[in-house]
Amino acid sequence: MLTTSELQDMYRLMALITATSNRACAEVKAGSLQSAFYPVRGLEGVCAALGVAKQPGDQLVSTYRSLGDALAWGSDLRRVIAEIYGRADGVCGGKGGPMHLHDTSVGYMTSTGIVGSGIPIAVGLGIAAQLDGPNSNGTGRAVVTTFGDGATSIGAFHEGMNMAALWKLPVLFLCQNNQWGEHTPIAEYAGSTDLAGRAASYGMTAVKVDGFDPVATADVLREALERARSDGGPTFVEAMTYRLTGHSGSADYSYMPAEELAAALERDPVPSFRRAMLTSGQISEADLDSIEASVAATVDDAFTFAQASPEVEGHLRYRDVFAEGASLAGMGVRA
Ligand SMILES: Cc1ncc(C[n+]2csc(CCOP(=O)(O)OP(=O)(O)O)c2C)c(N)n1
Repeated sequence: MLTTSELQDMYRLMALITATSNRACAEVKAGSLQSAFYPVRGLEGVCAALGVAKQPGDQLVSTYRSLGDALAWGSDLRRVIAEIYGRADGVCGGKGGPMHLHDTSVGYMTSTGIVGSGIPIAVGLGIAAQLDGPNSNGTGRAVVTTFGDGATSIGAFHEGMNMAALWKLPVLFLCQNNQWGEHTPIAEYAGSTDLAGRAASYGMTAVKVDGFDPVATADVLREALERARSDGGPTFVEAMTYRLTGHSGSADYSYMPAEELAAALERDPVPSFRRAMLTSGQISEADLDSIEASVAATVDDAFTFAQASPEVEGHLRYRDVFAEGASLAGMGVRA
């Protein structure tokens, strides 16, 4: 059962993700953000659920569509946006960009642009967590890896799932099923669209949940993470959503069936959650309005900060890229 304060935090996070994703797409379209930004519209409820379910010490491996995951995991918005701009104040010093965000200060271990490749990395982190065992409070740490539906047709997914199930690793495999892999709907690239069914066949708990319902998703994620932390093994969660935009920040989406998209927009996570909160009386209209106003100001501030952040200069571009002590001149690089 979520408290009122947790529900408010979830609403704030969802509104922040929507507003930031929309602003980044607008900047890409205007040409002022020259970056491969992947919108996260449709995933807000899943990310907010992750935000309330995680605990300090848990670790995350995400993908190129990572804005919502990064904010759910506690990364600073200003520094995330600076990273998307490739600027010096970014969480990775401007060298990760939008597709390779990470922020180890909060346990956000890495993201990758290669579909499915985060899965074996999370399995490795799961082995490390299992070897480390419980902390002084008697709880282990959980590892979460997020990925799209398309990743479940990649070889690394199957290898990772098998190993995690066999060794009962503390990993939550969170499939953000937005029903599209770039321009191809799931039914046209997968022999079985029952992704939770595929996962169950490896011998792990597999759950399908309505990812447009943040409260139901939070319940499922909390249970999965508790299972992981208490040495109960991995869980696969298939959060059913829909991609409410084109594939990337500037992409056309005319190939998406208009009626299908319109039906999904009826369930757009932020307005739907707002309606649900008002109907149940759990958050007042004044509180929801004040959250939205503060979100708009926070997003403006973060983009202003990022745009004013310096470019990554000269030799700093190579720091953390080559091993310390390697000779840049020897590699033909001018510092
Ligand atoms: C191994 C690999 N193959 C192909 C691509 C090109 N590619 C980039 S995004 C994408 C779609 C992946 O769809 P999904 O996993 O469902 O994630 P979504 O983009 O929908 O979040 C593809 C095929 C890639 N990055 N990596």
